[in-house]
Amino acid sequence: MTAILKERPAALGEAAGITVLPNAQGTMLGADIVGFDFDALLPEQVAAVRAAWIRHGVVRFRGTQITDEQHMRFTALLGEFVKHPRQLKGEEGAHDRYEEILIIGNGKRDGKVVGTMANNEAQWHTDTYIYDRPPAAALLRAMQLPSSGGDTYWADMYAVYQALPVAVRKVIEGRLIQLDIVYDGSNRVRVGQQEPDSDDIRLWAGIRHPIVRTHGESGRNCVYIGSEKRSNWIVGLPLDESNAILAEIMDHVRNPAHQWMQVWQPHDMVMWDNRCTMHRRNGWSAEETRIMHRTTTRGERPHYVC
Ligand SMILES: O=C(O)CCC(=O)C(=O)O
Ligand SMILES: [Fe+2]
Repeated sequence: MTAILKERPAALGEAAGITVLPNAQGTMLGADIVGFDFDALLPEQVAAVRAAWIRHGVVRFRGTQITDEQHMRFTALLGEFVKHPRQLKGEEGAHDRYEEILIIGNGKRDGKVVGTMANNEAQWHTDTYIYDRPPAAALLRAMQLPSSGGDTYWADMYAVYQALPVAVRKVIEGRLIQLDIVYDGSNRVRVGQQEPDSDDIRLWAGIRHPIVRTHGESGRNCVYIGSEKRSNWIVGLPLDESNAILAEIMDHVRNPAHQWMQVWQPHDMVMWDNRCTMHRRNGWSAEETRIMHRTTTRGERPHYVC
């Protein structure tokens, strides 16, 4: 028996002049925010967006037509910026003016690649788990879109936690997961890392985070596994048991009942909570260009409160 949250989210109504519309896909994840004023950035509106984001895990603003400066100003009201290694000056995801913005996509300027991740499909992950304090908010804005492909999916990691049998929860609660920090999501050796000289993933460079984490704002428990890589290990468990539990968790992540899917429209901006969701995206034709601008804010150090 699973105990998936069945409650259909109610609209928060007209809080502070904005409307929060729950998604039509029937999960807790994903709500549209209508009427948010990116020029005024009124504290009451920002607080209402924040409340919707904590509640729904992912919120979407359609037709934003905002500038990079507005994107950054809004982000700065949500927290301190986190910079992914690939957005630093000279890296492929660097913005030409602002180090606060990561460029994701397969753009080209003067024959040089602009944007990270190219047009590849991305596996399920949460962002930048390689840091002690991974991001809380990620705000991804569509700048240029292909005619098809490049859809993004999020999974609700509270629901995944609820869906796990009690016996599995008992095994993982209070345990750490060692996340591979050698390879990135495209299987390239990360900046500053080296190829491991052993096949035993337990010996690879990794970062340890609690596998069940208590969200710093909602106080609810969710599953935190960084990525779906086979090179992650639940610390202290025999490898086969660790792999079996991670596979079971991934089955729940892949279950559409726990997901929300975004087909991008021009000027969409999606803001997700990287502490309690995972995401993935489809690839698209290399003949077409898709460019997204992303900002992220620092989250708390992952912790577990039993
Ligand atoms: O391109 C996308 O839709 C998502 C890319 C991604 O993983 C991210 O922005 O963190
Ligand atoms: Fe990501």
